[in-house]
Amino acid sequence: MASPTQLSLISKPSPSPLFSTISRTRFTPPTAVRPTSYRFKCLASQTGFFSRLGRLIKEKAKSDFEKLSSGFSKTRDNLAVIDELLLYWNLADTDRVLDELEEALLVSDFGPRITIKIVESLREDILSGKLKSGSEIKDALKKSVLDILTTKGSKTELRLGFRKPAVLMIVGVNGGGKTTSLGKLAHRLKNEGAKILMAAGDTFRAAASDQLEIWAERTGCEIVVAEKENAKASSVLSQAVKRGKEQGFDIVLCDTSGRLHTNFSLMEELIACKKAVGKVIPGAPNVVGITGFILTKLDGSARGGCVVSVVDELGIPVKFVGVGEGVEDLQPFDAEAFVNAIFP
Ligand SMILES: Nc1nc2c(ncn2[C@@H]2O[C@H](COP(=O)(O)OP(=O)(O)OP(=O)(O)O)[C@@H](O)[C@H]2O)c(=O)[nH]1
Ligand SMILES: [Mg+2]
Repeated sequence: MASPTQLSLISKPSPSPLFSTISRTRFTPPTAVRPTSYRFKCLASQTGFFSRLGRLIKEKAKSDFEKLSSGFSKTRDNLAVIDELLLYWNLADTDRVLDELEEALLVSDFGPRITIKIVESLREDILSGKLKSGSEIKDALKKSVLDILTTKGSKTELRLGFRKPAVLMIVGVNGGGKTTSLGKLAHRLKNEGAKILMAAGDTFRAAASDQLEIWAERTGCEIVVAEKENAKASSVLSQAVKRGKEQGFDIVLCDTSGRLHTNFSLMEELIACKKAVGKVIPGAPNVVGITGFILTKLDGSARGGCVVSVVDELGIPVKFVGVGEGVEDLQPFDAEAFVNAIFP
């Protein structure tokens, strides 16, 4: 997800008639915040709504196969050599074929650990006579990739918990695609009937909230932004969550500044944000980035194997993959569809 910041979305939008209709809350400092005696009640029906939402999105993943497939086209091209190798495979050729297969997996960023694991298990099954043809080897290869993804990262559907509003904080390194993914996610969730509030929690960079406002405009979602420069991210987020709670929003999507885990003060800020949100809704946020990953920019990459190494190394599921810059270009991740997309 790390790549140089390229803020094409920051460029000022041309005035849009839609813009004025979007309700935008300017965050005023804490003194002006209306005291609230609102007491949040967790309704059983809310649990149903959120799990239905997660399920719907997951089901869509299967029907969006074309999109996922085109997002992984470069990785598929990289791996196409495997089909050629296996087409003329014979037992005497095993070492050479497995060496080339290993190289193809490494080039596609499966990572050395996974690659060796897959190749050695294929070797064992070939030498023991369990796999007797090229097509059996290919099926075994697909199965081992699928097994890694389903055992270590099975919870690919979005889990929104049972508190309303569900609070999602999108965290990650600079320029990784957080704001864009948030916008795309808002679009998807809104289309499924959820009432979405965006929170411009990136107070570090002046233009960051403008960028999120463009996404709010594009997706027809409401947004809370900081009124003043140098506002604390935690204050903006807690204000947004308060508003989300009071006005019956289903989901608050919180943008955050890009940060490296080595930057102490920015990591502290993240903890402060989490605490501030937790004060408004105990247990919130449901954090994407810890409970799940969004892997972005896979469209331009031939290294889609990183999906497998990330899941294997970290044991955290990939929830979505970013396959372009457009509003529709966030695909729910489905392990089986992914395996079929890269090994057709
Ligand atoms: N091709 C492609 N580009 C993407 C994708 N996701 C984001 N981008 C582009 O990557 C650039 C950076 O995206 P942002 O969403 O601003 O990234 P960010 O993590 O919010 O950046 P900071 O807030 O500066 O840390 C933008 O030009 C996006 O259009 C993707 O899935 N595919
Ligand atoms: Mg951003």
